[in-house]
Amino acid sequence: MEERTFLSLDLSTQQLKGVVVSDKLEILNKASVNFHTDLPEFRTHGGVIIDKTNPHYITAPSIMWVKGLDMLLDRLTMEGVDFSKIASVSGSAQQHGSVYWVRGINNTLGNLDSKEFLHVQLATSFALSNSPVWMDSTTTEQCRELEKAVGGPTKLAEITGSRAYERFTGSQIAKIYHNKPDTYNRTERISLVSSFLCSLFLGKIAPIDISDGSGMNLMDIHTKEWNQTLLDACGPDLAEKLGHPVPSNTNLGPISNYFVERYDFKPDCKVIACTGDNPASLMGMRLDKDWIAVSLGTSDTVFLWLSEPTVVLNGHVLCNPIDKDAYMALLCFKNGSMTRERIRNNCCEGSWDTFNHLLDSTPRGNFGHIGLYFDTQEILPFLRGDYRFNKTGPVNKFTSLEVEVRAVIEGQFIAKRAYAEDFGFKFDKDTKILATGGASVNKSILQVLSDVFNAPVFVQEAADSAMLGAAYQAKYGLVGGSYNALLSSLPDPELACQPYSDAAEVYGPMVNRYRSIIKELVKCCK
Ligand code: ADP
Ligand code: XUL
Repeated sequence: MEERTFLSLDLSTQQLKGVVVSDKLEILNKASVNFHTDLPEFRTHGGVIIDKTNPHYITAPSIMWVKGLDMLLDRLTMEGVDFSKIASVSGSAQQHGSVYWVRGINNTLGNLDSKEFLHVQLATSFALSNSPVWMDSTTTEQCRELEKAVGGPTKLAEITGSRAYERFTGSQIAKIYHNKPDTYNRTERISLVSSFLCSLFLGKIAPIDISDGSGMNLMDIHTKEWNQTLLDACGPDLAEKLGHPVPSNTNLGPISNYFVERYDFKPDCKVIACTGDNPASLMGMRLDKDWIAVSLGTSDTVFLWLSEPTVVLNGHVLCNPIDKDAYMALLCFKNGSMTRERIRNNCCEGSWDTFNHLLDSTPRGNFGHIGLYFDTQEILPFLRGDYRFNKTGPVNKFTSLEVEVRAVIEGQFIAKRAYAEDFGFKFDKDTKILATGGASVNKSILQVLSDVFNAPVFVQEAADSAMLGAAYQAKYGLVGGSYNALLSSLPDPELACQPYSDAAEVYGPMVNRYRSIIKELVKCCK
């Protein structure tokens, strides 16, 4: 039998990446399109547009993502991909963002001309040209309304897995309905970024999967159905606009004819539901109970497998993309790589080598300095701006570049540990950390992670866990069976760093100090 392959795409904040894997799930081809540098005509910074008058208002042009897909498929072609061998396609995408399709969209998607680019044909298909993305935080008012509709934040967290968050899709949709009722009325369907990507491949609007769907503050994570009270609190006829949610590994049927004719996909190549990047990362990382995953990308996230849902006010419980009866815990920190890059640019002229040299040359604990850096409105804690402290209290500036470099990394990881403990994560001698995302290639950064958590850090051969997770989903959605058995031939994660023996002594007290600092700052900023 001819060897079959699988394609997956990851539509993240800064780029669109694609990978083709073999039947044994080995990487065969890869390509990527960077929105900022490859598509400069959309004038994004890091893939997003920050409004000039309101820095909390953050969007991305929906058509830029479509043009990115045209470009990526051409790049994969140049990489020598034989699309006729691909048995199924799936994908992952930044969570929470929403895409507003005009009426008649299924007709357009189902009748695309294979001689033309997608972006030319879909140029007028969006009722709202710029999609609100996960970095946006303009919907505080709508969040309070959503919580009120069901009896408060704890009740909302009980139903949907999270209290109301600005970036979650429900409050974003409510804002569009209230501020732009014409746009809302012109919208036939609303997709998440993941189901938008899936719709392009499917040639009709694809359903939202339950894992990404649980990042909307609209779905009951117990029944996996929309909660009507919450839908009504956001806008009229929302159930029809969203469609019915489906399990993440659902086989949605054959690929659209457009791809068969233009790229030579087989007509029976299947499209498997796409999901959010954090659920997809969980699939790519094969976690079991002693493991905590830390993803260091545009956003930093911490997540793990949960058998039962818990109710938390800081953090999220999402439906599990592998086992529809299980859950996953997620903590998201908005100021990840972009903030590390800012400090690298200010202190090290843009060089990671210099950054690492300075990081390695400072002691664990940074002589009692603590730095907190929030370029955009942070989620955990809800703060914006830079805050620096020496042993005795707040300071405007640190005395050296190396202190600043260590402060940004220690501050970010101490926050992760503090919020993970609040979520109920139990750290003990068996705890292991699996690191992924762009910054997980950096050993000096991983050493600080290992010390702050006092646990060994492991990495996988390929750091793109979301994209790989979606590639595994492409096969899993097609063949079914046991997920672990499907992945059994893949190599185990490699040990990257071990904590130093004084790590617990240094960072235990620092985590406590961090908690007191945050308590004061949040009080002052209210
Ligand atoms: P996304 O979340 O958008 O998918 P990635 O996980 O691909 O992003 O991570 C991209 C980020 O990785 C870049 O913004 C960059 O700062 C970071 N990165 C890449 N190489 C390094 C490195 N050597 N050290 C630290 N960070 C790095
Ligand atoms: C998760 C979150 C981010 C995005 C980034 O809640 O907002 O991790 O998924 O891609």
